[in-house]
Amino acid sequence: MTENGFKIERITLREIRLPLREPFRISSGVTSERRILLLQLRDADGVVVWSECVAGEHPNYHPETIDTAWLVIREYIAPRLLIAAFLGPEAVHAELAHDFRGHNMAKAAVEMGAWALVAERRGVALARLLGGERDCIPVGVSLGIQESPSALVAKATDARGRGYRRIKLKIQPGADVDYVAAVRAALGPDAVLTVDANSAYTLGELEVFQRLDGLGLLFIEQPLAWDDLVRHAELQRRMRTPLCLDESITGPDRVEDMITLGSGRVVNIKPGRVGGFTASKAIHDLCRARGIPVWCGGMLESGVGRAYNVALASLPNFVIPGDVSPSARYWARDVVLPEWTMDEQGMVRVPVDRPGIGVRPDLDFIDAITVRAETVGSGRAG
Ligand code: OSB
Ligand code: MG
Repeated sequence: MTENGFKIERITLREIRLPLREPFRISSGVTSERRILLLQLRDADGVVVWSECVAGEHPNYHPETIDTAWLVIREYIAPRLLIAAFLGPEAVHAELAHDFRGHNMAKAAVEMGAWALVAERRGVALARLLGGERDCIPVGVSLGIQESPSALVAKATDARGRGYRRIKLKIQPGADVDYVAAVRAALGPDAVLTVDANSAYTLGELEVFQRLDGLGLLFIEQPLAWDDLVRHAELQRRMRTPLCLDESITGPDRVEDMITLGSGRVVNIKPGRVGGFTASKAIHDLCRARGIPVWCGGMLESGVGRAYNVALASLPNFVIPGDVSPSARYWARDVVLPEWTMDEQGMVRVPVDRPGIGVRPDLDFIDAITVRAETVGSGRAG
């Protein structure tokens, strides 16, 4: 292959099962065990990289699921990529953008893998290839909905003790103001707190938001419908606390809409949700130019997906701590070596001194928890 170009020769899809240490409840559902789609991309020179598709088991957060992503990668993405050589990962993004709507999480898994492939080929850290400048990134934790305010206070107190720099509380109708007020009272006025409703409310519940508005939150994440911008603008006009959009931001155009309409003042970037790193960088740059802070969201990724989030969060406008908790928060054993760790100051180190994603997949463990695998393109599986 040429110095700069690359050709993806085969894509291997694998489903692994990874039980969470404890169930994670959001307003639209609970996850106890993750079904995770891992990809291996192999180029014509034999370079292999791993990536992760963040689609969940059910379409309760986003329309895609692990099963739709598997189908879409095999039937629509692989055939476009396996026949062509690409000059860079942006060209992969362009190839997956034209005449091919939606399926951002399926596209992102492959496009982000292409970024790692180029980083690996050049012998540079993925974070540096992306333009990341930081060597460590601040970490926040996302706490699932608990049985009672006191159970949530216990979790939040533990999280603060571990050094997390921002604590996000999942909320839903019936588990909102009292829960958040209890945590605020226990942790004091200086604790950096946010809430995330995952679209559980409507404008008819304005009173809840008026009460949350007095609790000193850094922002309120995605209170209204997953595809809404207009009603979020109406709600933002009635509140002092900034709104942060997650589900509603599916690409750079939606950020422009958000700014134009006034639907929010903070953006959660999950590279899977926006179709990969090319789009994530575009959103990052647009927000930076417009004075909008961004932060990196999480999707309960394994250590493979986490590597990509850590690399992305090293870009300069990721000024709010990201949902990039260490491996041990999620898993008894992660699928990468070394596992991701966080120091007492709530920082995760970006592996800038290692090429590519900076962690090694634990092949024996991954094999042991693989429930299905399929290879598209030339060569054998694996
Ligand atoms: O809204 O950020 C969300 C997990 C699944 C679906 C949606 C969300 C989340 C999280 C997880 O908050 C955060 C993490 O990975 O630590
Ligand atoms: Mg969210």
